[in-house]
Amino acid sequence: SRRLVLAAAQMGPIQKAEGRDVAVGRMVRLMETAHRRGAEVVVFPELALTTFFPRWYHEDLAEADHWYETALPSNATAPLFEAARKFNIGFHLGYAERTPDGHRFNTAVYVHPSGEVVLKYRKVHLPGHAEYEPTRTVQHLEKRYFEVGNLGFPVVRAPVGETSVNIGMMICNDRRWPEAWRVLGLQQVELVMLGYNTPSLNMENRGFEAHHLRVFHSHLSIQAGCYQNACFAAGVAKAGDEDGHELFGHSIIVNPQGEIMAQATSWGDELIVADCDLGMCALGRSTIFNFEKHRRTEAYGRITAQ
Ligand code: CDT
Repeated sequence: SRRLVLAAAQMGPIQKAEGRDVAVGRMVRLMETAHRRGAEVVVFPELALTTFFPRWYHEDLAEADHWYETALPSNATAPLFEAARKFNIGFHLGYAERTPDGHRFNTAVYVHPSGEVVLKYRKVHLPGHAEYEPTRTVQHLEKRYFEVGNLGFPVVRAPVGETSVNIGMMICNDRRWPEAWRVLGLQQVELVMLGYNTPSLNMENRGFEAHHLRVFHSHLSIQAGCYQNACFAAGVAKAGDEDGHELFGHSIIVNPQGEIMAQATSWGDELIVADCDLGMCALGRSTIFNFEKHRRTEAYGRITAQ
């Protein structure tokens, strides 16, 4: 059978004043732990190299340039690539990307142990707002700092560990959209790598989203996505208190039955590992979610209508 030892590397908070070197040092230690625990791939969170900077307003976008990567690897990120080679472990990294022609994206890549970038994804569902909102106690400026991703939801069959796996990606808010899961599912995705930074406090809850439902909604979305598309997912958080703003953690690894195989229990750097039998993806795919047999696309027109 095709098996994969999958690690999700939750990261504790990164403060605004902390440099890339602090985060990268912690990530290398997590990769070493992953290696010791037999993992073949390690998944890091969204925007893993810095604090969740979209909470900080810069009037002039150029003032925000220091939050972005312009090359991968760079001097700052080279230790991740070295660790991948040394420990023979692939890794998924979320980071802010600024392209040579000045476009800004919330991006994730999967890097093979050799250092080759095998898959790149740019976040499609950008939550929040583009302008400073004085009534908010904390800003969520993803629509200011990023353009909508222009790569779609690609899936590639890539060497991961001892086997080849159909891998796809989502970033944070994407996980709440069944359309995103289905587009990956239609490409026979077997493993979804998904990083997130989710505040414990929903500024817009209007009294209806009780505090304890925040994690529930995150898990509900990932578990349903895996079940309905017969795939595994690593949902990996940044957690804890970043400059007084709490991110809720609760990273999970989920199987195609929608079950949580492993869950982080701290709000710090924490590695969770699961031994995934990729053969499990075949059940849903060949029975209840055999898309070719049972989907009724003639009834779904509204999904893609503008
Ligand atoms: N990073 C990210 O996408 N976070 C969102 C919170 C949005 S609140 C404006 C999420 O869906 O988890």
